[in-house]
Amino acid sequence: MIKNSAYYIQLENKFNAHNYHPLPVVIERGQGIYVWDVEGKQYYDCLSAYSAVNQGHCHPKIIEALTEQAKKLTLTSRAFHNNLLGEYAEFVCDFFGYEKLLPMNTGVEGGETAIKICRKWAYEIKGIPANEAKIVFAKNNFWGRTIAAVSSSTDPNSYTNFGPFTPGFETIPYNDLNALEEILSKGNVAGFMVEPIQGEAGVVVPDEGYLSKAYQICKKYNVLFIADEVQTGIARTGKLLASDYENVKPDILILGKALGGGVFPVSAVLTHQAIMDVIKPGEHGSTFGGNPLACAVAMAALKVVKDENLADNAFKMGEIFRNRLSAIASPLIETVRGKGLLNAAVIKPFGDGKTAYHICLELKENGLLAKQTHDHIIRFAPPLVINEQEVNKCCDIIEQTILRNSD
Ligand code: IF1
Repeated sequence: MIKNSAYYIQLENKFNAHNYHPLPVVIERGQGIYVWDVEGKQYYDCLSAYSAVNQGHCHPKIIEALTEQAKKLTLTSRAFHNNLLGEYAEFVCDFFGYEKLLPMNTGVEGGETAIKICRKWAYEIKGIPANEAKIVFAKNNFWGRTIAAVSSSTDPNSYTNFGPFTPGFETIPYNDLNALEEILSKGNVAGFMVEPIQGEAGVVVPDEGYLSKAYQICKKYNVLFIADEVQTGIARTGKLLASDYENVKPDILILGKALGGGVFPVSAVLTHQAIMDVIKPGEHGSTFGGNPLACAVAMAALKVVKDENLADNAFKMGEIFRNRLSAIASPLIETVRGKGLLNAAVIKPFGDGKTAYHICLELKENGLLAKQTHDHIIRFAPPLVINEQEVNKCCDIIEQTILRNSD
């Protein structure tokens, strides 16, 4: 039996749920911005596991933290204290400027936790009548796959046949301050949960000032501003948080993905003491939330972000990237948008039924891995450790591939 890519793909198809349609590539090894398939072919990783591998694949300092802690203690549950959770919570609170942290694992658990804290705050502090609290989301949001997450979704692919849905969720157009003002003025709103840049929607960047004005409108109606920075956080957009571009300090901040350095699921909800204290012992938690292994990995992951100035690098490399892509002389590219190293190219519909997926297939053949979101948008999000020479190499591949498909 030759264990080549075809072998692994058929095995996966045979025993694994078909809940994804991956590119036909089987990755075996990763280091920095590169991954290698089972045939030994090298690729530039321009997805970073949807921004979970910001520090680069298998960063030595993160792997060292993982392996050293794994030899000592991996999990205690919160039934007992462990010697890392306190230091971790202090470290992360200082890193982002908050008073309190609630540790979870996946990004969607972070979202669920933020909503539970927000609702409880609404009943016990704001005084909204029991079970009347509303949470407002932006249309085309994406914050995960749980029933609550898909209950706020406006994408039929996310919610169809998963009902009945969580009540109390409202959606308004993204980047629309009048819609926000209107719905908050109706009352009984506990929180507004929003991505500073909508990732899955196709790297949709709102107008300058949207976040800060949205925050002000929330303050006017005593509504909590909840920033979902699971994908935009941890230096991805060229600032530590995308909220930093407008000096917005979210009432509740949700982090995930690269908080775990791409090696371990780590998420966190950060907020002010007065808000976090609505959660009393036994009212929320998780088996792995705050485990010592996650704490060790996440502290190493954040130290890498700081020590290697990943936000500044993402800012500079992102400018080169967008300038190069915008300069590609092809009618195929409708627009290039993004911030830092969270970028996307909107591809004009082809004549012959081809979609952005076909471009991604050719990019793969040319040694670069990227994935389309929806049929016509290709997201490019390499690890933030990428250097200028490597960015230009990636752009060379993208340019050649686009031009080869431009009649
Ligand atoms: C999939 C998308 C990206 C997220 C934001 C919370 C979460 C995500 C802004 C939940 C997760 C992942 C999930 C993964 C693919 C990927 C994705 F295409 F689905 F939408 F990145 F854009 N908030 N996004 O982007 O975090 O629970 O997954 O740890 O489900 O297909 P999670």
